[in-house]
Amino acid sequence: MASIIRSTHLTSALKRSFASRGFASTAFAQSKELKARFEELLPTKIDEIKRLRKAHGNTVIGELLLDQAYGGMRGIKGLVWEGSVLDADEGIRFRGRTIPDLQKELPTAEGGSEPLPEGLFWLLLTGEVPTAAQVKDLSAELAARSELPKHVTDIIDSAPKFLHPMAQLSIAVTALESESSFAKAYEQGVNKKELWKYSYEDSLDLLAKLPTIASRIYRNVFHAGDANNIPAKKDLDYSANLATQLGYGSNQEFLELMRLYVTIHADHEGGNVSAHTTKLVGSALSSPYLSLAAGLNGLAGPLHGRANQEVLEWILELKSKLGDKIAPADIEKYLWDTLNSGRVVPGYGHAVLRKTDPRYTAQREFALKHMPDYDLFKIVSNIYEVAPKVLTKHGKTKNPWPNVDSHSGVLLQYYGLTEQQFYTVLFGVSRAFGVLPQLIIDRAIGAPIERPKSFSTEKYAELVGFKL
Ligand code: CMX
Repeated sequence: MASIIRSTHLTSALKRSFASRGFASTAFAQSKELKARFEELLPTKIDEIKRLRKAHGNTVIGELLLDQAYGGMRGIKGLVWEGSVLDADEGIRFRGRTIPDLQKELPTAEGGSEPLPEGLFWLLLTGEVPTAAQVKDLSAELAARSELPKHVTDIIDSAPKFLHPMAQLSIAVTALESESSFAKAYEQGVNKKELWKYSYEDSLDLLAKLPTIASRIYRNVFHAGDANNIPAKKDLDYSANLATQLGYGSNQEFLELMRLYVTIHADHEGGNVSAHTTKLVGSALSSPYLSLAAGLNGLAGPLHGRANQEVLEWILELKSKLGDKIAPADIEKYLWDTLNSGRVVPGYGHAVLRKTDPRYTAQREFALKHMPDYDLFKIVSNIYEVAPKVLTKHGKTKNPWPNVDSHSGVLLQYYGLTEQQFYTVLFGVSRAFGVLPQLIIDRAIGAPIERPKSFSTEKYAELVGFKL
């Protein structure tokens, strides 16, 4: 009882603290339908986990090979991630739903046919498909929270243009830590059972502010800071606001692309670098801002999210070398040149998938519908014909098929967003939709600080009875 009274009191204190700074004061007053639904479902979830652990806490769920310890922990079961599960052959399912299922089931914008990522966020957090009205409320709530505090705009504006946009994104998200209701609640001693509510508030604020941050970075770095201050509008959905703030709001097809893009890039199970890093850092009770910033730093790596930039650069280099007429034999040679120079073919291969990534297929279908004759799309399609054979012959990669990053860049190029150094930022905005629900869930179920075991090579040798 004492702690409930204490946390109610502190909630009011936090509200006042936000109100005094003016911009986030609406956060606690906005529609809480999603939060309320999550809270309703929570006792069942906690009970399920409790019963499962009580009955099977000591049941063996997998064996571990020495190679897995040295091989990037591939396939080791050891993470809990509620939103999505990745099957090597089928690809990703979000709460049991494939990408085509999402395209059928999630609410769309009026006149549009692509799913709204706000709906995916709802689905990932609750396991339930929201109504169109619930998503509309959520879109409006996010728009209402989109403004940035001055110190963050100052930090973004003072970043040198040569600093990679992903580094700028990470810095800006880190600087938003000043706004963290989670950090303040923790500091003021809120009961840990209540912390998920602050994680939720931070997550919504964070999602809301990401388009404002991303567009400010984009306009600063690539467009000399023009149109920096387009505020998000409550009557627009998230992706429409993102597109508008970037400066591409008048093209309805681009809005549809953003809806698809943000949805399919959001979540890909818990073990990928950006998702796992966010979860890991959050497990230390770092705020959602610091946790996501850490995940974004991982996404910025070329083997992960930055591959979307690398793919475009690689394709443009191919085009600049060979011009408009590129025969399959030219592509084959280009692939071998890349491989023989000791580099990876960007956009191909995957740590888990063993077939064409359904996120690639969804983008290919978008291209077939909207830009079938676009020359860069044709190049991507031609590479798809040749690369799997070459990679199979090369014999190293376990998966010669294309991943999500193989396709996304050319779609953006088609609509005029040609600055490929920015592409991973869009991936980062999207990834927040997937990782933040799990951060909220982790706090709600009281997930412990992560601490897997490590050994030295000497110790591993001893463990398997091998003399070094
Ligand atoms: N081109 C050339 N070689 C490749 C390759 C590719 N596309 N994909 C894998 N290989 C190589 C690996 O580098 C590895 O070589 P070594 O034995 O010399 O280390 C070997 O094949 C085995 O790798 P693997 O088990 O098939 O793949 P990993 O799980 O180790 O790595 C990934 C997965 C994605 C990093 C890798 O396929 C890759 O580097 N692809 C290109 C970069 C890329 O597209 N990344 C984006 C992935 C999606 C995302 O996270 O956004």
